[in-house]
Amino acid sequence: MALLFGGYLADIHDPDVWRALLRRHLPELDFRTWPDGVGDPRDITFTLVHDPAMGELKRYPNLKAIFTFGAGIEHIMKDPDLPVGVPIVRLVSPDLVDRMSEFIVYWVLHYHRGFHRFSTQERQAHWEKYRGPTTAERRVGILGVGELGADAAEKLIGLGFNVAGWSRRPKSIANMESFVGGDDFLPFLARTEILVCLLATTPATEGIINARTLAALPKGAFLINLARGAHVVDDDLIVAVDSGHVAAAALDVFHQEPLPAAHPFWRHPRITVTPHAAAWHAPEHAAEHIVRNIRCILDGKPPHPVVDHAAGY
Ligand code: NDP
Ligand code: OXD
Repeated sequence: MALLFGGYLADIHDPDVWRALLRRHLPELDFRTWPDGVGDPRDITFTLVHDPAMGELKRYPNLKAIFTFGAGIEHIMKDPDLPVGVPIVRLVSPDLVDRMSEFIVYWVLHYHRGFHRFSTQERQAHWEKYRGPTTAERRVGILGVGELGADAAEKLIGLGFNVAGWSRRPKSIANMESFVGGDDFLPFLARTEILVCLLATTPATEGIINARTLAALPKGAFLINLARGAHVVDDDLIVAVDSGHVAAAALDVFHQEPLPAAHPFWRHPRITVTPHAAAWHAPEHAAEHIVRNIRCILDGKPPHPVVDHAAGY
């Protein structure tokens, strides 16, 4: 059983740290590093990669699973030569889910309680209270109710928010209204005052937050995008915020990262930029997730969460 650690990952993470973490749980693991330590490609049964070279993964005929270093998998799905029938296991540890939900709850409360107003007022030495709706009266919409969106929805529901979710397939989460597919998209937007984007990135979702989408939100709505920059048409968002139709936006992800210094998002008074910091993969938690899934595969059980190749995410 050999795991190959590679791609861009090896440039930003110390392989020795990963070797030690994985072997702590799986002492029998033969840990190899790309490109110099691969050895015989037939030995490789697992890979742990981010942004591998195109065609690289098909070089290993005995792969049982591809572990990605990320929840978003667009860096792997762009490979036209992915090996057929090999599960791609996304990196979604309980730790990542918790951190993401913390970030979402923070931003939803920020806008719900008017902190965006207070920060403007503070710069103007202007004293004015804001007494907004209750959480039950505040309509939050989660765009993408997958591993991350479902947890965020449950936590927001726990705080009393009126939460709806939009996804490709119906969801049953207690006290969440489930909107599904194209026909439900505009009604979902029309009832959403705080829109949180946690969609997967596919050709169907790229550019989904555009002039038409934003116009369908009620006036004064907020956008929180934590999924990918590709979901947003930047110029359309700026127009919507400038016009006041969208009151403010919190953006964590961008078409180009780091966000170029000249990009207008940086200086827009009602757009907040964070540096792709909503959640991250702490190696110790990520290693536990990977080992748990290796054990599942060795026991003949399905790993989780795996990419649905037909759906593209
Ligand atoms: P999942 O794949 O579990 O969920 C994706 C959601 O998108 C699902 O609910 C899915 O619907 C929905 N979806 C996909 N295509 C469509 C479509 N055409 N129409 C409607 N709904 C659609 O992903 P995760 O929750 O694990 O992660 C979400 C994203 O979060 C990642 O792809 C990544 O980009 C981003 N991310 C950002 C981080 C950050 O730090 N900012 C950290 C980690 C992840 P259905 O449920 O019906 O399949
Ligand atoms: C991810 C991310 O997709 O950190 O895992 O954005």
